[in-house]
Amino acid sequence: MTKQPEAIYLKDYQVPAFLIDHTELRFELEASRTLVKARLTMRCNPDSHQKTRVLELQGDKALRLCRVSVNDQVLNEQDYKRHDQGLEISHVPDEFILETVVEIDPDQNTALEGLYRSDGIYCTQCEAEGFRRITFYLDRPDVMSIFSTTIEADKTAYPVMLSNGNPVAQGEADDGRHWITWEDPHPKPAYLFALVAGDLKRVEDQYTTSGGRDVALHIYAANKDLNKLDYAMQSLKNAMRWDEEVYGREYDLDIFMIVAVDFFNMGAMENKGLNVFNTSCVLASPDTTTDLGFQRVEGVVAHEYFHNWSGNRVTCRDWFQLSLKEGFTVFRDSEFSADLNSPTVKRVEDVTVLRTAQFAEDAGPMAHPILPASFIEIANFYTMTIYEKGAEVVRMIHTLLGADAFRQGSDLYFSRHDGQAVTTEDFVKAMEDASGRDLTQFRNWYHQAGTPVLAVSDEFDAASQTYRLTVAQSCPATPGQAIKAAYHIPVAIGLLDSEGEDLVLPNGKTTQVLELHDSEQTFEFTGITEKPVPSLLRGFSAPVKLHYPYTRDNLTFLMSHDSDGFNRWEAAQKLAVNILQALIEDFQHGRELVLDSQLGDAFKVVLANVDLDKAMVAKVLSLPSEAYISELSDVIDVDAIHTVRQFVRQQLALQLEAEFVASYQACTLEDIYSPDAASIARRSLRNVCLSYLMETGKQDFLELALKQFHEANNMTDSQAALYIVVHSGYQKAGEVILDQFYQRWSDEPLVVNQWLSVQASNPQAGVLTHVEALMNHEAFNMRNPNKVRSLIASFCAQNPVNFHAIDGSGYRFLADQIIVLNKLNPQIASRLVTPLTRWKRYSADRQGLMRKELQRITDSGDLSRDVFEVVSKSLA
Ligand code: B3K
Ligand code: ZN
Repeated sequence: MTKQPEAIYLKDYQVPAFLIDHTELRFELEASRTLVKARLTMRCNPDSHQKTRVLELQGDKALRLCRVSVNDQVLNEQDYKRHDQGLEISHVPDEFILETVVEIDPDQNTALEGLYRSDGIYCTQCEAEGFRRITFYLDRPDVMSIFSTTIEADKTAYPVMLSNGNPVAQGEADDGRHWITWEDPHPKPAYLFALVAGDLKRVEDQYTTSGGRDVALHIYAANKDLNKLDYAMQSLKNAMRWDEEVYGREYDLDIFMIVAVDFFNMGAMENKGLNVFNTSCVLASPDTTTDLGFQRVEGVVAHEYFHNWSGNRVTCRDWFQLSLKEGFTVFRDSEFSADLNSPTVKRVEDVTVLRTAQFAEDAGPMAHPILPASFIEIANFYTMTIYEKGAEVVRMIHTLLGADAFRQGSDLYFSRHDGQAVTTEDFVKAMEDASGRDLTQFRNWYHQAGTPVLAVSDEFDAASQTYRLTVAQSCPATPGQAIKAAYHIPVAIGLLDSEGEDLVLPNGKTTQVLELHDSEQTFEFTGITEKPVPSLLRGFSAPVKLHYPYTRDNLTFLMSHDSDGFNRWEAAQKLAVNILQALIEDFQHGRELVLDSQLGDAFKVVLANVDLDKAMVAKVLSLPSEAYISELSDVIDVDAIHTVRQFVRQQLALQLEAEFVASYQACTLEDIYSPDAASIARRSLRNVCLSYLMETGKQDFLELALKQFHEANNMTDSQAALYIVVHSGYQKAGEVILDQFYQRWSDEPLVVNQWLSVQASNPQAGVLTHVEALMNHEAFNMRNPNKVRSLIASFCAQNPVNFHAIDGSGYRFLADQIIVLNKLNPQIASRLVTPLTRWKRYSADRQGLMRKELQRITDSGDLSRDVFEVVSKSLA
């Protein structure tokens, strides 16, 4: 039996015993037999206590070692040890040149980590530990080196050959081959290395930094996609300007390149000077891309660009520090998107994702602090917690310090640590040093997992004109952490009088940040003449669950009066949740479902208010998702949640039919598509109205949806119509337009992905059989992560009623796919396990079925570290 993978611990961190000053690489690219020659200028690390002179290099077991030499002396097999994880060379001198030649097979690399070739394009993915699949190396982020990379390949098949930095030489070679050398002057860890070679075309632009550096901007894609790169280019330039203005950060090379590839495990990768992107995060055109897609392109292009400072110039000491770069960079990109579009809409979107997916993760078997103490496979820790909760933690520092002190803190962090590999502690320390604030207790956010719960109560004493808010905090146990210390939590609040006006608070403003330190704390407000309605956690100032006994009347009052846009939406959500939960209980007790008119009345007011941002109206009208209601449930009753939510949607549709029709018509369409915030808002409100109207079951509205499908001049509207018709159960009409859609777009893989996902997420009965059939469709390819996500992940994560079918068929289907993918692409396989990890949240019958499938995955044998970690932790 193979050895079980073991965990590694943050507490065991040691500085590297050796350093690599220069890394010279030479790639001779050839199908199934690529040679990688590495020449490393190495020396002992003066800061290391380990003086054994044993050099341990990481290297995947698939590397075929052809030659190794130290200072030109070729080593014999007795001079080194080759084992599964690398190479051990004893007795190396203080300073030396290590040369290796290895052979790898990029065509067989279906894990898409290291160097792989897909669709005729060679490309790399090295974060976190992919470089060791390319050559033997000190593959850890605190070893930073200057890279020079030569690539040689066939000239016709690979006219474009790229790597980090600047091209410094190129020439012709024998047999129709050519070569090029790239040099990157900035020392970097191996995870930021990149190589791309293929028949790619590019669009070009130019950017002059505020300091006067002219930067060439190149975005590469397949020839047919060249017309879909303008939006990414504009987003890149916007991001470059924004980072100068908001963070004082300029770009530091003469060239910045982005390459779009179709086979990619995640969204994109911030390799120095050469970002590699999943096509889904860079290609955008009105015909083929939805508004959501445009926003994603803008956000991801900015995110990867921002990493140039938060990640590349200042990098992570070790992978436990991942949130140092990811949390901070997500915070940066979300502020960027907020600035360029609508801050309230962006906040609502971010919080929605956080509260459904991250809160669920925090309550599950994989819960971990944003600074984890251990892991088995780092690839499993690119999580909602590291990214989104990490961003919330940075946001709280921003809230506590204020924008100016935060900027001084980030300036200090960047200047103090430029060119270094550092820790989250270094980040917090810089914030403390620049602001003079004590963040000692705040650090608990880095070390403790779980979502804190705030229970808020209040009292009003008319005689002394005093209003008291009492906040009690607690945090549930998570794996390995039974007891939690109190957090330092910024709670932004406002108080509304009976007219809906904000009271002036002790800070002289209408919003004040209360700082919670104790497990229970009371905040007193004097000079208050009537009991106010509190507006709590404005802007969602902390990633917590907050409970306050709002009445439904309080919530409708806040919906129309709260001056905080986020909390107006939040009041609507709370009202809807309150109503849905009561109906779920009725359903479970076999009582007749009756929706009182309160929610509809509140929605009517919102729909009638022409001054409101239409995007916010659309958000308010959208009921909390089944996933969010699930997250709020003690025991998730999939069928009750689905039935009740559908019932409420239908009742609202009947009650507000006229208003939905009026709003649909009022949201007029432009002749020319534009992805600006106002146009996106109109389209999203229109499509929310249409989706309600379909719930009435009236033929007229089916016709309206079909008309929209056929006449739409953009993908947002045609895809929305497709989704609405298919999901509303008009099977015949749905089949016809699904077919037309596929015929029209079969040459556009990203559109076909949406086509797969609309079908996979369809809640109508019997969809699993259809999904299974689609697995054999020409459009599906198990080796392409985008296809797997669109079909398998959409079914398992976006289709709760079918995935959780009580006969266990959904679970069985998923386990079958995981067992196959475990061999092909462990990272993708491991991500797919997520829905099964949540088994404890369901009723006993489903628990048993889900556990059985987790067990079956374990028993299938030969699990990758990725899948092993998630499955074993889930069963523990
Ligand atoms: N840093 C990369 C993620 C790499 C994931 C490796 N499994 C993209 C990003 O967060 O910007
Ligand atoms: Zn990132």
